[in-house]
Amino acid sequence: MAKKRISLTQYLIEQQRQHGRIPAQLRLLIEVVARACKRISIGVNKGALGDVLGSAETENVQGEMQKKLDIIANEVLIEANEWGGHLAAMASEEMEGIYVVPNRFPQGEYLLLFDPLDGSSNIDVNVSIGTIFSVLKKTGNDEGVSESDFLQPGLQQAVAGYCVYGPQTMLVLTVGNGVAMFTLDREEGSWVLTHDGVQIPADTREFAINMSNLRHWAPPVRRYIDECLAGRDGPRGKDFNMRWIASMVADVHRILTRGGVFMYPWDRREPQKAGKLRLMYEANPMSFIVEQAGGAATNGRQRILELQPTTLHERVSVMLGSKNEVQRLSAYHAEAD
Ligand code: P6P
Repeated sequence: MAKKRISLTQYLIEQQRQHGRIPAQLRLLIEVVARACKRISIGVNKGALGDVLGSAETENVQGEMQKKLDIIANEVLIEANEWGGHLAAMASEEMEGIYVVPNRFPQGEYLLLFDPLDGSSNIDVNVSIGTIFSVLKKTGNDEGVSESDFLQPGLQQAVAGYCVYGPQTMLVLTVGNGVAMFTLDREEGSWVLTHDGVQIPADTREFAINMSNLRHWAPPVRRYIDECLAGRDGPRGKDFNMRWIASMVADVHRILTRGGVFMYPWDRREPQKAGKLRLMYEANPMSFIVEQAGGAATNGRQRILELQPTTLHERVSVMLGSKNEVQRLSAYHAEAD
């Protein structure tokens, strides 16, 4: 008897029936974003055949050189979502300010934030990349929408998810009731539920960090990594493995699948910056997903989801994954303080 296939729509409707978590407008939002990710995956998979590789010869708000696919993915998400009546505005790593839904369309109560194509330095070398998205609800019922409506702690997220464009194209989603994974069936063009109730093991032997920054780290991070490298003869009493894909979506997906700890901590290269990764549309959605899968996420001193944002594109130090390892990192930071 073939295993019953559950589609994304069926999953969302069942979530609404069982938990009342997904009103119609939110279900529409999720399905529209999922459809946009399918379109992005087609562009990503075309590669050189689609004239989508290489630099766009423009810079984004972060001063980073944009890839053609960064801009294409951003436009796909904007066009897919602006007309539906479910959103008040959107924010993206690729845009300086917020994008308010044009007056010609009805305005909704949700706010959508995204990194349209994270890990874009990997596009040209055919390594997995992804789209990260986060959904907030407009607070207060004052007319209009502004950047300040977006500046809510990650705990306020209604939905968080990502799409990883890898050997499989997979959509990973939480609406606050655990983590589900959907695999794209390219023949049908549909998202099929392939994993539900995802759980990250509390312990791990695998860490993910860019080791070339070793000399720039703060002492607690250096202590943690040195102990991992000391292996079974050191204080941890076990050997560790290392992975670094330099694509947060791919590294986090591995951790959701088999455990591990992902770290992009503050370092001395640019001490005025809290970290490299962005709070609103990278760290917050990934932290929500990781916590919903039984993991933990900290900036070393605070739970990431509790941080009060002050600007749309602010950066943050990120350590997330297997709960016991993240707790150890928090303890080392507390001792150092
Ligand atoms: P580095 C990709 O550019 C990204 O924002 C994350 O996806 C990734 O984890 C990190 O930066 C990689 O940074 O300094 O190792 O290239």
